[in-house]
Amino acid sequence: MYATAKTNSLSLGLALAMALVWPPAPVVAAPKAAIAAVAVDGSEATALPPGTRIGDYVGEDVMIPMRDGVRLHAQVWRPVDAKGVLPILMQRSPYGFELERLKKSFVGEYRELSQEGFIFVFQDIRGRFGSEGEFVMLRPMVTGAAGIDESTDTYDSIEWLTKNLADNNGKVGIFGISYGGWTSAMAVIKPHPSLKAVSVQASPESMFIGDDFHHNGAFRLDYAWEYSAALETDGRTLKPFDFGKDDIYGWFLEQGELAKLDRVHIGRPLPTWQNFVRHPNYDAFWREQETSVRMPKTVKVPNLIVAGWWDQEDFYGPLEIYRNQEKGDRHGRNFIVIGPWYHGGWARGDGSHYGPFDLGSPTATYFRSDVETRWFRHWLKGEGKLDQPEALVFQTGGNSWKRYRQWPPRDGVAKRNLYLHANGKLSFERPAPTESRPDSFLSDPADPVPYRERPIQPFLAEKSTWPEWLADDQVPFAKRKDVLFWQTDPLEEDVAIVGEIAARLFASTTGSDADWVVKLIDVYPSDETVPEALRGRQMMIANDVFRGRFRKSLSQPEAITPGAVLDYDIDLHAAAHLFRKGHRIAVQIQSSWFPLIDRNPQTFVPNILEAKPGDFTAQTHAVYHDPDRPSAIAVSVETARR
Ligand code: PG9
Repeated sequence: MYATAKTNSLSLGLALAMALVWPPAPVVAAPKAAIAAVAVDGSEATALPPGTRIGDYVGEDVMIPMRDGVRLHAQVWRPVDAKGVLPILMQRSPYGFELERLKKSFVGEYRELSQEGFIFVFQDIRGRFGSEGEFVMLRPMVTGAAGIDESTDTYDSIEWLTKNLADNNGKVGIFGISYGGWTSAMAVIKPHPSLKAVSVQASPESMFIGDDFHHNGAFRLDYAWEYSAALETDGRTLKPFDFGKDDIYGWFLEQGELAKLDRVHIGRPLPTWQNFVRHPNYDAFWREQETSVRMPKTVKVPNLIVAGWWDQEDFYGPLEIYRNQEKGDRHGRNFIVIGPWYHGGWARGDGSHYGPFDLGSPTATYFRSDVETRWFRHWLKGEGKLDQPEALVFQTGGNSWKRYRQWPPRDGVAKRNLYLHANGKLSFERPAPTESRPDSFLSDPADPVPYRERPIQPFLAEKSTWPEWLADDQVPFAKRKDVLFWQTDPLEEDVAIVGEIAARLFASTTGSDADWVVKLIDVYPSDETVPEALRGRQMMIANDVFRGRFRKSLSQPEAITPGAVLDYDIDLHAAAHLFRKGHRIAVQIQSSWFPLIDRNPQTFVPNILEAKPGDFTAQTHAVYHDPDRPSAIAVSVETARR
């Protein structure tokens, strides 16, 4: 029933690859020649020795020429006993495809696909590991004289692969998670005619609005720092930053002006970090980077978009990419799967648990065998009926897969508000006039609310539990004075919500800027109706942060008038969750989440990354819940049991 915390770290690609440290790869002479040796930590490594095998697959290195003369390294793995021609299944990543890691992937992430029989191609993107050229984070669309981007690199690679790989059937599929999901999305921009299907999995959409680096303009401090440092400190490496401390909460709290963090600790500016400093608001830099802004308006290449309900990195991305692509899906080629997973969790293990929560079935194995493998078998081999609903969605709490004709579903649901009340009550009834006193708390930047219980490990720590932090029990936070808490009475019957969730807050601050963090929670009963480990537990179902200065515009922040009661609309994204009879629904509101999110100085400064220690001031924040200012969480409740 109760699963122990996983010891995996970070997202799939990056986590597994981060142990490697690769200096720039020497240039290799000819296409199709094996890649020259590259060194790991100064030691001799590692083009694949001829005939290298993983199970029934044999691998070789190739160097593929791009239109500007730069060559990209890839590994080609084909089944030893393949008869006839096979399709090519490709991944493009900045994290490297190291052999020991691939061996694990062939019995994990690629097990079901490899049993089906594809030619796998694993490619290092420009400037990473064995590939020539320069790495640029989320490379902009065709720029510079060379006229290249990730889309043209994919096109050129497919052109070369279909012409040069023996016994390929001329059909190519691309899939990948996170950065690899993003490169899969880039593949459809000007798709090569041989590209027949993609699966864009956990791709970021907007690094300012909802994915890895910011949420609603609030800066994802620890992730942004560790990620930039890992990718940009030593050229082509993935070396975790050494905090020299077990508790990064304390480390970040001691830092001065964040803008200078790279110079102070790494000795030089990091390109990505300096972009954060230069672009504190939602400007053209962020807008032009957005994934679905780049993707074609009409969906041509069938796309199986995959998201995890508890994706700690890119949850906004896949939902938003699906929503945007759906507008131009005239031929029914845009699909979504949302499962009970952390970032990339569908590619790890059997997916029968998330943190301590038993999911009732092996959800990841099911996805890989019955969804993903069927998808590529259908499009690349022309075999098997595609029995793919528009939206395949796992209902958490109820532990079952649901098939919807549209996402979010509009049939069989009713929009309802969960209102905040006096005395910590939460209910579907509007507040009464007697409830006019707001709830308030002192928000002190010297003592921000930790996002998980301390000590907080680096997310790239060797045994990091970061992938499952959203499963953390929220009880300890509800006990803090600077976290407001409301809950319903125990539910008299099951309440199933499905689709979008949004908070409408009426709130004030004595300062001139403030963050608002809202969490929607399932509170387990404290009795023997639930397993001991879950008794009284508070499980987060939806959450997000909103930076007050962006209330009117993400592009033009404004100071908040001290004392003014203002309304805030906060997107809490979506859920498909069954709150069971006897459980309670709860809401927590706080104004810091450290160091997941950087601290708001609470006095308006033009650029928070340049705020000086003296700019940070303690302020009193208040949340209102009276008939004129009814703060609430809007959910869609299922009216008919499916
Ligand atoms: N979430 C990671 C990422 C994707 C794209 C850009 C930056 C970070 C990842 O897991 O790859």
